[in-house]
Amino acid sequence: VTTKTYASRAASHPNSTARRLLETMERKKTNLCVSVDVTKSAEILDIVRQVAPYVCMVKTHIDIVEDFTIDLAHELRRLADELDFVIFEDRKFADIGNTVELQYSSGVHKIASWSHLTNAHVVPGPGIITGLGAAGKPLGNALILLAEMSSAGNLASGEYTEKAVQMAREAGLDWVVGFIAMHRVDKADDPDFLVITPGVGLDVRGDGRGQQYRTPHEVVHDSGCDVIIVGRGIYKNKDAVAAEAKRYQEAGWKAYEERLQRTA
Ligand code: UP6
Repeated sequence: VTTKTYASRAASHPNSTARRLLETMERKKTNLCVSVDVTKSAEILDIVRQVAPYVCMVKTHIDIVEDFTIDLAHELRRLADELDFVIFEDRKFADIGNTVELQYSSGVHKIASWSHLTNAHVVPGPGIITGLGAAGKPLGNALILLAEMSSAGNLASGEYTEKAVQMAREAGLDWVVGFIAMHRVDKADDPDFLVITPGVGLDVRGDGRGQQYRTPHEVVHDSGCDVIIVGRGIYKNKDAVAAEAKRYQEAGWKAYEERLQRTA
């Protein structure tokens, strides 16, 4: 899939959220997902409005929001349609199927009702995929699995990563559409999985707390990943949010175009 355009991949994708994401990427010429890891609703919405022209996706950690009400989720969903992006709640579910189904559909956050995409660890085994699917599949949502992580010393490597990919193959592309991973963990003859990659920064290589950053070029061109996730690199300077989003959008898109050329 690294030789194919986002547009051609969108055309044949069986999952409506993945299709929407790939179409948005092509239309807005961006593989940038901004991670809005701030704790006040107004600040989240402010950053989202500023970065919206440059992103295909907005990633949330809804459980860090101090003044959460469901209105925030509804407003994000409205903005997703108005400003043309996909919502990814980075919940990293990690329990048995019955519990994650409830965590995903219920509680105060009701994630399944407003987040197009979410993710899960594979530690519990395939029951986590079917549990989440019971709530998310009928809504046209999508799931990605954590096959690798960006943080130093993490345990998601080798056989663990391979088993995550195998679980995705068995689940079917109409629900599990890809991975959080640092490189192309899938094989050439696999279904059209998305590789979505955090740990991206242009200015620093780490955060002093285990995070490890690579550049958009390293991630998209060298490692063949599809979407770059950038958090603090974009919102840490409050006066440069839109400018930084534009900078990452341009770097990510250039790396994608160079990748297509290399393989043409
Ligand atoms: N994230 C990682 N690494 C992973 C998985 N997820 O950094 O392996 C998430 C973090 C954070 C974002 O939870 O929301 O991606 C990265 O933010 P940053 O760019 O500010 O480091």
